[in-house]
Amino acid sequence: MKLSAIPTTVKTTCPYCGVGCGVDARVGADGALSIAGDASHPASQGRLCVKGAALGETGGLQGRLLAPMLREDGMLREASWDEALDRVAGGFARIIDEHGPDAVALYVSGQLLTEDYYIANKFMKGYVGSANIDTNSRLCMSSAVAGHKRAFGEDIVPGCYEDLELADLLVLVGSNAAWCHPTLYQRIVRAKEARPRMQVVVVDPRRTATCDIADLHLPIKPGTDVWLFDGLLAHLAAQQAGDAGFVHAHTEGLADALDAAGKAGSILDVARACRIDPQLLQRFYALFARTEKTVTAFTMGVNQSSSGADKVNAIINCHLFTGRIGKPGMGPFSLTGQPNAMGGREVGGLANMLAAHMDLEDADQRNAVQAFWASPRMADKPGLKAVDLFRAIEEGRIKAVWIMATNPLVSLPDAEQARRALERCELVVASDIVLGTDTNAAAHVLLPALGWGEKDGTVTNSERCISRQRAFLAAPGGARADWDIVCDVARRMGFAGFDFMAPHQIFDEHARLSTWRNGTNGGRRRLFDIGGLAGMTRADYDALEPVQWPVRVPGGSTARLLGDGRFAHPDGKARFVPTAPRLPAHLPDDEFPLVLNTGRVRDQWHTMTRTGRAPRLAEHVPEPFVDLHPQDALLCGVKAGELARVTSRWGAVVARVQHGGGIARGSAFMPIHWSAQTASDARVGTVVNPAVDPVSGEPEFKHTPVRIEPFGVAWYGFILSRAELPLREAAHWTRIQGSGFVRYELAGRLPFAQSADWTRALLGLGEDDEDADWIEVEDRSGGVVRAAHLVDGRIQACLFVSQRQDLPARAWLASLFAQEALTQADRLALLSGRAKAAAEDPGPTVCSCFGVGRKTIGIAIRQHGCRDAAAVTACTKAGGNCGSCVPEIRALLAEAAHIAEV
Ligand SMILES: Nc1nc2c(c(=O)[nH]1)N[C@H]1C(S)=C(S)[C@@H](COP(=O)(O)OP(=O)(O)OC[C@H]3O[C@@H](n4cnc5c(=O)[nH]c(N)nc54)[C@H](O)[C@@H]3O)O[C@H]1N2
Ligand SMILES: Nc1nc2c(c(=O)[nH]1)N[C@H]1C(S)=C(S)[C@@H](COP(=O)(O)OP(=O)(O)OC[C@H]3O[C@@H](n4cnc5c(=O)[nH]c(N)nc54)[C@H](O)[C@@H]3O)O[C@H]1N2
Ligand code: SF4
Ligand SMILES: [Mo]
Repeated sequence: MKLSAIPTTVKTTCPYCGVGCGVDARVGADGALSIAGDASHPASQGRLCVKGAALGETGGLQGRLLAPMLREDGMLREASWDEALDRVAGGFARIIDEHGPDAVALYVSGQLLTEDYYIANKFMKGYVGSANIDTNSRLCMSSAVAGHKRAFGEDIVPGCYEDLELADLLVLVGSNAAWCHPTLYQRIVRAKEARPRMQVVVVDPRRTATCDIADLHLPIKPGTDVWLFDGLLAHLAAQQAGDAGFVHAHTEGLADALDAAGKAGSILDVARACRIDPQLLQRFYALFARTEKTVTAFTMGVNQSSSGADKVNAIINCHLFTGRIGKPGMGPFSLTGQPNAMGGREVGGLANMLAAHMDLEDADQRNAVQAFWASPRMADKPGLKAVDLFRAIEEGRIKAVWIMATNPLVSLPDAEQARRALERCELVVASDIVLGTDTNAAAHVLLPALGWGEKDGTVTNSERCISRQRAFLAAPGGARADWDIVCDVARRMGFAGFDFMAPHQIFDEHARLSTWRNGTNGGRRRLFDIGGLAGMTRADYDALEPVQWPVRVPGGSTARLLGDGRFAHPDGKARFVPTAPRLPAHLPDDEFPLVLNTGRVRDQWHTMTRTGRAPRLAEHVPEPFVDLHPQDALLCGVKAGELARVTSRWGAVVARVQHGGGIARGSAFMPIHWSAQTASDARVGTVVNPAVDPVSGEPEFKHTPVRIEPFGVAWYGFILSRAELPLREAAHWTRIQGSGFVRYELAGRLPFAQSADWTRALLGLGEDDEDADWIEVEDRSGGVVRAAHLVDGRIQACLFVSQRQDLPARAWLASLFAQEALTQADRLALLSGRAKAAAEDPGPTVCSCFGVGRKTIGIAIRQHGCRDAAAVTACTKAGGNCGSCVPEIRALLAEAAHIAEV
């Protein structure tokens, strides 16, 4: 790929998680891109996790969507921007004309920049006149938003990252920060090292990598967090451990909340409901009661639940009761997932919000926004939330949808429903940066968007810090910025108010709207106020340093909010919210006896359209898995290393069985990252139930009753191939990107002895392909086939198939693809399926930064006598860069110590 050679280093922000790390991106004169942490960025202080560090490897143009495309008679063809945008504008206009504004919808994303998001929201709510714009943040942050609004009167995150370092007690609830917010987790690790009396409690049904620093792990029964925090509130009240003065002066509703909390019962009742050892529970309650500086940070284990909003409020209730909010080292802290989850909320990108933290259901505020926009219309009722929106599409009530920067056919619950919906929809438009996604495959119009490094704008991280994403690459092909595409469609629909030339102009309008009638004319005083950033020129905007809102005056920045006890409800008081505990929407039964929990792995980002391109990120978890307790596996008749089918009332997937995820009996865990592009049948969303929280509309992604059973196959195999393969012979396949090859893991139903040219067919080789470079060992009776295809001595593909679980290690085979020609020894090794020397097989990757495998670390521990993680790092480099693998290294050390003791 040719990059525009801007010779300086550009400061920008990582496009992945909500930590919002600063990145120094440098394009060398040769076009090579190098990525480093930005030491001056307050969120990350120079650190990057392995996903951020690998950004330079995910930018290539292969697979990019570079021109608009139209699907006609089932075939995609390139189109001009004019033709494509006329199709979108014309289609939307016609449907609005015939069926009204609520017959169209936008489904957008927390991965849009604030400027894109602002425009999309303005377009729908102010010009189309419908609030049918929802976002994948519905699947992510909407329970936190609802909880904040109920308690504080506004969607406010009171604290900042420093609070997690200053806390004497940090409670992480439903958060695997070690893998999902790695650099923030590293800050916590360092804070705890510096101040060992700091206590960390992790509340998670799984013993995750995050538990590595936990003084106490509460392996809570999935879905029961409200019991835990109701019990805590009751305990704090019984111990008179609250701040009565704060409660009296600054809150309302304690009596009702205590009433509801009482429904959780005694400590023993709570322990039983949450399936937590009563002594551990008591330890946690006592710790919370006596530790003033307490932060409770929470993520998807809390939000993604049919009682998600109540989980959030049950947590906040405990902080209100103790007056621990918005002060250094204290407060509830919602960690955001996507890079701009917060920015999307600021511009009102959810179907039940307006812009600038104004309320859609408040006529004065609606009028205020309409007056500011001078817009012809204004949505006057909340639009449909994501799950309902896709139902409405399937039912034909919504006839056109424009999907931007999200992949709902993978990420929505009941993902087959989402597919049916798009199949029935008259007009499906998708804006993306890559061509091959499950959602694009169902779209009629594809619009190529600029991606990270190519686009300019702002994002807001979990601690309200607004940072610039800056362009340092030329726009590839015909790709255009998302805001620019929406503005063009709006203009084609005859809407004024979209004549922006550059993102700083949009940001300026957004900043001015935040001060518009804010606290004046009897208007509610909104804490979201970035008036101090209004009026920036392009140069000011380009030079903008990270800043935490509110920014009321130029140069201002606000680390903490609400510490003064003044909340955003009209009376200035916070609300306790009664949260009577209730069970998840769907409970296990005889037919579906296990609860499926879904989430993330360390090195992949969502549907892998970007991280899936970096070989360095592929090896840590190379294929989809289902992790469950060994005894449950036994009951289900499945074995570690073999394939299993996971079935719910909604769908089924296939994945490799594994143990070791620290899961209690009764549940299973699967990663969310695989799609129809990367596996034959591992799109986990098809299994997930579509129940949502009644307040927030957030889906219950972490609790679906399933059945797990063997996926019987006749053989297992894998292929490493320079070329992509069709794989028609396999009953199951998954793929990852290696360095110079694609790696397929396969399994088949038909015994392979039945077809003669079977091996060659699997590798996509026809009859007339050159035979000379074909090496093969077959032992069909022994159930083994090994084959390799070479051209001019260079390996093109190799295939290993076996009826047993005895396939050779992939890592040393992968190294053959870097060689210009294979030696005789290599050929022999290929045929025997064994590395030339044991040391050549590093084992499964632990450290992705330096490519260090489990076996290499094992040798460091056993043969070189490494006793702690630092020694392993000194010996192997593993853990020496981003540190995300340190919990895994420590687990290997503990395992070795345990074996040594036995
Ligand atoms: N590597 C990586 N990092 C990411 C992302 C990614 O795709 N990959 N995505 C980003 C995004 S958008 C998000 S939203 C965040 C998500 O960040 P996290 O929320 O930390 O990640 P998850 O793996 O979704 O789930 C967190 C934990 O919730 C636990 N859990 C499940 N059920 C319950 C329950 O009932 N109670 C409690 N207390 N815990 C429960 C799960 O076992 C899991 O370990 O990560 C962000 N960071
Ligand atoms: N089972 C289960 N499902 C889940 C979750 C779970 O825990 N369990 N978590 C949910 C959560 S928290 C989230 S956030 C979602 C995430 O789910 P999605 O948003 O569906 O996942 P992504 O792969 O991040 O999709 C982003 C898409 O935008 C494209 N893209 C990247 N940059 C740009 C850009 O600049 N412009 C445009 N137009 N496109 C771009 C990418 O190529 C990709 O196709 O998944 C949700 N689904
Ligand atoms: S922690 Fe990793 S993924 Fe998150 S912003 Fe930082 S570098 Fe990016
Ligand atoms: Mo998310």
